[in-house]
Amino acid sequence: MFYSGYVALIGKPNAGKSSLINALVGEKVSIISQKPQTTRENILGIVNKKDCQIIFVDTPGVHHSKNNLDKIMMKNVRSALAGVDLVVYLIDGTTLPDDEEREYIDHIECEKIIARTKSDLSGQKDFESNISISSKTGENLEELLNLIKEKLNQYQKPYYIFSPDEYTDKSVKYLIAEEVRENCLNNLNKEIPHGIAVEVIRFLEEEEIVYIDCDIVCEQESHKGIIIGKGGTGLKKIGMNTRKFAENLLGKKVMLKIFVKVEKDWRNKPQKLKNLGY
Ligand SMILES: Nc1nc2c(ncn2[C@@H]2O[C@H](COP(=O)(O)OP(=O)(O)OP(=O)(O)O)[C@@H](O)[C@H]2O)c(=O)[nH]1
Ligand SMILES: [Mg+2]
Repeated sequence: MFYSGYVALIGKPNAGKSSLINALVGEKVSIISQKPQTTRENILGIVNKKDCQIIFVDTPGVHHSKNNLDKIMMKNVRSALAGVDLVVYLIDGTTLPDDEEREYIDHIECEKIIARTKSDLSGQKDFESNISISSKTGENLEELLNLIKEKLNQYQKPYYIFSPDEYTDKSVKYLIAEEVRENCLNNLNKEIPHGIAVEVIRFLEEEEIVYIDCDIVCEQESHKGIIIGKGGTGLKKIGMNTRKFAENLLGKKVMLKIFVKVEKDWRNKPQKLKNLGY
């Protein structure tokens, strides 16, 4: 029997959706950080096995909108919910959902599995769920796949929606821009990373080397200095980490240049950033 279909990963910011999609796919399709609201767009991560092709949709964390970017993020969640065969709703196992979240879960109309995440951490709370998993240790991930398969369409022969060698719908350019953003999230404090967008403005692939130029877009002149860091150390670190990631992804030497520019209030006019896809 062959199982295939679309599965959305839904949950509050920081629940562990992106960590799970990466662990299941075995590749880094989505960036991760300790800061909430890391994921902004729906990202497909495709699990290809002998007996299944499961297309997971990573989504932004469900939260109240404060600006137009938030509204777009929540629209992305709704569109994921509308177009999948199954929802895996994730709850951080060290927390308990409040009434609002319980109501949200109840109102998800399609078939769903409730999974508690981060089972490797102490202080697990008691809440009715179908499974408890850890993306960090891999605990119960195979079991989760089995639960999912039970609820997907079954075919007598392999039924591929994507080519079986594909693992995401996102371009290399997108993955590299996101890697820059992940580095910003991990290296910068407080509100600055939430006001950052990254655009790849040049991508020139030659036989032995790839030239990539990126813009980090921030909201204020004062943020620009903080991102660049003393003597450029901040930017250097972001650049080094991203270059390594890109070289690994492309299998070639990468020449990466990163610029920082200010676009005031871009979160209320995200359509102005043409290379983002928002
Ligand atoms: N210990 C432990 N930490 C985890 C696990 N899964 C995720 N985390 C951590 O939880 C934090 C949030 O993880 P993400 O995967 O970015 O969460 P998310 O649900 O995608 O968050 P948003 O994109 O903001 O909605 C990160 O610091 C992860 O390292 C896990 O299984 N165990
Ligand atoms: Mg995420």
